Amino acid sequence: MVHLTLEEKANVIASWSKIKLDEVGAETLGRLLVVYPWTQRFFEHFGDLSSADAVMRNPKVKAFGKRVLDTFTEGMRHLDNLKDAFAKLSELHCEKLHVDPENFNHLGNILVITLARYFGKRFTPELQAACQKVVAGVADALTYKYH
Ligand code: HNI
Repeated sequence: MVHLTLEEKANVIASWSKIKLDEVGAETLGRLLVVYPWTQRFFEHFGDLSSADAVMRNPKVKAFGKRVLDTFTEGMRHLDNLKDAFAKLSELHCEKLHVDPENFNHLGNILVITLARYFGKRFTPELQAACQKVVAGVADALTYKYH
C-alpha cells in the first residue's frame, strides 16, 4: 500500500499537469521496448521495431505511450484508491494479456527516468520520491492478486 503525504500529492499533481503527455509517453514506451526488448513480444502488431531508432519513431508506439500516460493522469485522481480505479485494467493485463507484473515496475522506473530528463534541475529529490510512490502504486494496482 503506497501512501503519499498531502504535500507529495500536491507536488506530483502540479508537476504532472506541466508535462506534454504525448512527448513523455512516446519516450517512456519507446525506451521500455529498447531497454527491455522482451516487452516487444506484446507489440509485434505495431510494425517496425527493428532498431532503437525505428522504435522511437514508430507512430503506434507513440500513440500507445500517450494512452498509458493518460491512464496515469486518471490515476492522479485516484491516488488513495488505485486498486479499485485499475481493477479492470489489472484483469486485462494479467488474465488476458499475461504481462509479467515485473514489467509494470520497469515501465514505472523508465517513466521516472524520462521525467528526470524532462524536468532537469526541477526534478528535485522530493518530487522524485513522490513520483516513485505513484509508479509503485500504479504497478501494484495493475498486478492481479488472487485472494
Ligand atoms: Ni498496458 C493495453 C495501460 C503497462 C501491454 N494498457 C493497455 C490499455 C491501457 C494500458 C489503458 C488499453 C486497454 C483497453 O483497450 O481497454 N499498461 C497501461 C498502464 C501501464 C501498462 C497504465 C503501466 C504500468 N502494458 C503495460 C506493460 C505491457 C503492457 C508493461 C507489456 C510489456 N497493454 C499491453 C498490451 C495491451 C495493453 C499488449 C493491448 C494493446 C493493443 O492495443 O494491442
